[in-house]
Amino acid sequence: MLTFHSAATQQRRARTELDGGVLVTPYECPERVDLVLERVRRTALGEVREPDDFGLEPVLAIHDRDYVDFLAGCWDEWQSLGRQGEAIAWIWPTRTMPGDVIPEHLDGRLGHYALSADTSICEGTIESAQASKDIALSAVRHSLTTGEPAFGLCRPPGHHAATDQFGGYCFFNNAAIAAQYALDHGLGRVAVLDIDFHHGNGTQQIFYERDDVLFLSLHGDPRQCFPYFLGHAEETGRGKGEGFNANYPLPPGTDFATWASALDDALARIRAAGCELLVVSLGVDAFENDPISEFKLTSDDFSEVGRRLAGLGLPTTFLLEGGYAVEEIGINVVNVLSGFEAGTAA
Ligand code: OKP
Ligand code: ZN
Repeated sequence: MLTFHSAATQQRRARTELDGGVLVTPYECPERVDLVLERVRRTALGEVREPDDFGLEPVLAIHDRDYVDFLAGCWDEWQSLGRQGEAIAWIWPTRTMPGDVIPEHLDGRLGHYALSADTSICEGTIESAQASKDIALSAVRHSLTTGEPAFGLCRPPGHHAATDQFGGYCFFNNAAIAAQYALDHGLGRVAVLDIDFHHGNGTQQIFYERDDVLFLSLHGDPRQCFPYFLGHAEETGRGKGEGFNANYPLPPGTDFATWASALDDALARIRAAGCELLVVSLGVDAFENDPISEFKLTSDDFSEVGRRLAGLGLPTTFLLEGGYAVEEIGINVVNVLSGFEAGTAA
């Protein structure tokens, strides 16, 4: 399987994440890319290629222009205010102050465009986000033109990013951008299957009223887990999108047996919907030793996940999302990809 990778994904080296009331070194760190790449090479998964530059057009097919402009200018604006640390949102529109007027001051605009306070904007952030979407686009184009699977070693991740909001370590929604690219190049329906521990709220929001993207997510129940405010089983789509959104919220402590039966249900729905391409939001934070997540999948379980995905027989594009057990991230990601290849050969 081809891997798409760019060193530019490591330009973002954030120093601060608000975690339990203190600022810590972010879980979503550039070393994640090194370790996945090392494992791809060590297991001889296949060739590693640089992405092409697709420009902003495919980004603007998903995200609002003012949001993209905000992300592109935020770090320079922040510095011109003479701020010491990284740009972190700290006030939001709320139920009691809906905020219909977008503020002019950068602190207000940060609250408008952020959905959580865990994610700073720092030097290199927009550059890494651009590299990440180019990786996703290069990978999906490869799957489209050859029918072969591809792996996009995306960083930062994307599935929490909504049409005009960043957060949960995400800025551009790589999976949504890739799915839209496939639709814009002739496909009628695409499935986005999100197996990251956290609900893919951004991807859900982007496609919620559409029937050309079937979005399915297995995740920690939002009653207990980030992002807390979306991802319930009752959210099934709206308008012509009704029936094209499927959430599988699972309790903290869920093991592979329970998780895999939700996966099998999701795979049956993908089959029934007549999807022509599968985009996998491949987070491996469902791993038992993940420091910020609460499922119990083992490294061997990830191989079985790959085998089951191969059973669909669809052109498949894997895009990296989360996974914060840094020591094992390469093993877990490549186990999914190798399991997929084994399942395809079988
Ligand atoms: C991103 B992805 C406390 C944790 C806050 C929430 C998790 C973001 C996960 N500092 N971050 O879905 O793996
Ligand atoms: Zn996650």
